[in-house]
Amino acid sequence: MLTYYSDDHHLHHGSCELMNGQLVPCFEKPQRADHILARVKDRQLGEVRAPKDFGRAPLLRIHSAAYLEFFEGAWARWQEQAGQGDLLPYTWPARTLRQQLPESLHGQLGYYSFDAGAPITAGTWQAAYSAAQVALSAQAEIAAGAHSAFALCRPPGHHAAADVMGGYCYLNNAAIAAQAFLDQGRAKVAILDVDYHHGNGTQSIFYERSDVLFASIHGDPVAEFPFFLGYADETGAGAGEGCNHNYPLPAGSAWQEWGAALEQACQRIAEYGAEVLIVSLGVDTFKDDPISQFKLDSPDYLRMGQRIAALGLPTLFVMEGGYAVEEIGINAVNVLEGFEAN
Ligand code: Q9C
Ligand code: ZN
Repeated sequence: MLTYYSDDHHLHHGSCELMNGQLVPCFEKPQRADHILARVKDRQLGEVRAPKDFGRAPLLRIHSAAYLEFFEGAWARWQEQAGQGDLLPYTWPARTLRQQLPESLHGQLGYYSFDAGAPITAGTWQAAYSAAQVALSAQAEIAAGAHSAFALCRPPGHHAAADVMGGYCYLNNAAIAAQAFLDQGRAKVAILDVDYHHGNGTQSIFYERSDVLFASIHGDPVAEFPFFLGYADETGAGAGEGCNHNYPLPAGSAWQEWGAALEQACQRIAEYGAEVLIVSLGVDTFKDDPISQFKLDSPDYLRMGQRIAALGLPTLFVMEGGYAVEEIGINAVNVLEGFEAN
């Protein structure tokens, strides 16, 4: 399996995030992608290639022009104010407040985000832009006939919506790739999100559409980030009714429960008649993940890959979360090796 990867991810390195009332070092750090790349090479998964540049047009199919302009220009505006440290939002247009774009940098930052988990550093735009190009390059490989490809994206993307960043995500790499398939003539794309957290951004982007089926297995939002989306009764709306499937699971879930949910999600994908599959590949379901509550073990990721392969679909793997840095490479590449072994 070919891997696409860009060193530009090193340009993004947030300092701190809020956890339980404390500022702690960001869990989403450059070593994550470095470890995955090292494992891809160790296991000789296949060639590793740098992405091509497909420009801004495919990003604009998912994200608003105003959002992209804000994101690209935010760091320069912060520097003009002689800002110190990362750019982090602290006020959001929640209930009781007006949903309107203010003029100031921090007002706009709150408008275009849903949490304080997506710090903007000097190179964040470039890293996120290159991650989207990594996803598009791997997508092009499958469009050209490959049965599978791995987009080693960092930063991740599945929490990012059309004009909202958050949860370590800025540009929705999987959604951008899905739209590229559709724009190139495919009629039905399925996205299977196996990250520990609900892919709220991806769900919201495609919620009223029937050309993308979204299925997500994740920590129950009654108790887990992102809290405000990801419930089982969210089944799609309008033309998209029936094209959204959430499988929230309780803390402590291990392969027995998780694998049963995967079975259901795979059956939905098969019934839908998807021509191509995109896997939002988070491995924060691992038992030792520092911010998550599932109990998958490393061999379970081989099983995951095998079951996904049994769908028989051309499959694009797009890297999302996973914060147990020492094991992240083993777990992510196990999914890919399980897929290839099937
Ligand atoms: N500060 C992804 O896995 N914060 N995002 C958790 C700890 C948000 C996870 C609380 C977690 C976001 C791509
Ligand atoms: Zn996650």
